[in-house]
Amino acid sequence: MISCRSILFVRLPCQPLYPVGLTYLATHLHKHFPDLRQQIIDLSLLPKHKRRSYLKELVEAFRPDILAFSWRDIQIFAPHEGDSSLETAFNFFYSPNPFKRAVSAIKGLGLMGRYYSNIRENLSILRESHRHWGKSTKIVLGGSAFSAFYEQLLCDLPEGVLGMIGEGEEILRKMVGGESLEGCRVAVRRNNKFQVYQQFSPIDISDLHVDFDFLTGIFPQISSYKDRAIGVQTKRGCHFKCAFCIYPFIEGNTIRYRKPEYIVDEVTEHARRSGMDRFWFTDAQFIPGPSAVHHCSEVLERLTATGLDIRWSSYIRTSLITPELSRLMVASGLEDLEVSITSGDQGILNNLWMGFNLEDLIRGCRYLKEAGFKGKIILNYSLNSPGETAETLQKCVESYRRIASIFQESQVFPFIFFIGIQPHSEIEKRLIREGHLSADYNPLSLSPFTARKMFYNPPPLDRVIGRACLKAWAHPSDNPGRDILLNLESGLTAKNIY
Ligand code: B12
Repeated sequence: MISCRSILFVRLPCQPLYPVGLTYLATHLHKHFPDLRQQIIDLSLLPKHKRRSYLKELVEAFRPDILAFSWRDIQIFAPHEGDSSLETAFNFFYSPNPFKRAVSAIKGLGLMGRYYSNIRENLSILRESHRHWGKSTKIVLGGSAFSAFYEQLLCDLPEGVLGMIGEGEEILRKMVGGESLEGCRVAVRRNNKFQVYQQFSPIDISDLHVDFDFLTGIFPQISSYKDRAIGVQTKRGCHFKCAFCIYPFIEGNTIRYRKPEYIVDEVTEHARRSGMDRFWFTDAQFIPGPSAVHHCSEVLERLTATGLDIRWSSYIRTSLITPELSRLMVASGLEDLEVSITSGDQGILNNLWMGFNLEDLIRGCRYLKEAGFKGKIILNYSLNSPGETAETLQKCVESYRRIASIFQESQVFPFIFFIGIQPHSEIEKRLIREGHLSADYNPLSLSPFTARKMFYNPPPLDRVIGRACLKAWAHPSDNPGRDILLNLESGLTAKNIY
């Protein structure tokens, strides 16, 4: 039985990025309901002033039974790739120069404006849609940003909007088929109270196979993402319990694999039809454990066998790379690699429940070098994590040096992050217990006071780190993260670091 005949997927505006999740949802529904009319539209690709009128025309022409909105990003700032948010914040908090502090206060207001205007725009698209079409159309909202912040977002939305947390295939299949949504991860607000059903039943994705003839028909913008890597998921779920991470909350903690041939078909179709040559395997971790190595190897062997000239990347724990896998990674086109090393101290890593051994991670880097890897290694550090001391910071610098000595120094780029506190993470619970955050804090607030708490960089080390950053940014170079670490080292050895 089918109770809905049409569904329109709308990606709410944020940075343009191939909406891989929506393509999988549409694929899943098409498999179960081949006659269901579907369309996907990414509002990010339209100029801001045209988004609402375009959506209005589309909804009125398409007349969907379900209007399915997807919200991917809220926390849009990242302290790298030309993003000045961290520099602005640090100048505001730590610069000894009052003029710089004043300038960064003004810049900070601009950044806050951008952040809030993105949230406001998306909320108002949802409210307007509910007002215009809410009587005849079911309005649903999902996506990773919504999953992370559903309590806060639902508070600002009309009660009729049905929120869907985490993976959406099963829940939409039930909705289209007119089945009860009991047991699904839904969140609604009724009479100003929340009802949230968190029961998680991970779906099998082994047979997820994208039919590109169908997809191109319902998604006319499909070839518009040429300048960015195209997302392809090879597995879903994450069983690590890293204290700051919410990937298991979003994707579930059981790992499910797609058939390697379907993954490689997807890459091939993107490359053949639209000339895409850069891909990102969007898994929470590409190698989540030793038992995943076989699957990873098969995907990469098949990818190499296509002979396609492509580049790919993913979040990869080098601690789990074997010599054979590293050869396959390089042969199949591994581009730059982001490694979440987090800290150079094993005690800090254990305290954050990271579940890997630093020595294994460094050994994996050696395997990559031996396999001839020539790309960039981006080392993501979260400085000043709970338990950090001058000694553990020094170990971060040492870990960078060890990895830089394996490769060419010009290949290794430390990126300096801090732990961002997110709802549903273990660290959030800990910091509420310890009184660092109040239990009713608003994770979406971005005032200088809240940002300072949610962006974990507590005293006494905050200042020495802040100044190391400011010193590095005052002399722009091609590797600011390295400069920060080296400045930090000299700051730490100075007599009075606090
Ligand atoms: C891979 C990844 C990246 C890659 C993306 C590569 C690429 N080309 O796609 C890279 C490293 C580039 C990246 C960058 C960023 N990312 Co990112 N990323 C992820 C990650 C790990 C997976 C996303 C993904 O594609 N998953 C696979 C697809 C299939 O899933 P999906 O799109 O989420 O869709 C599923 C569900 O969400 C749901 N769904 C989606 N829409 C809808 C709609 C309805 C109606 C329903 C019912 C269900 C539903 O069903 C889908 C299928 O099951 C997530 C964390 C996570 N585990 O989800 C973070 C995540 C999405 N990223 C996040 C952020 C913030 C960013 C950045 C903005 C970071 C920054 N500050 O620079 C950038 C900007 C990206 C951009 N827009 O340009 C946040 C977003 C939420 C937030 N906190 O704001 C996440 C959740 C991480 C986090 N810890 O919070 N990212």
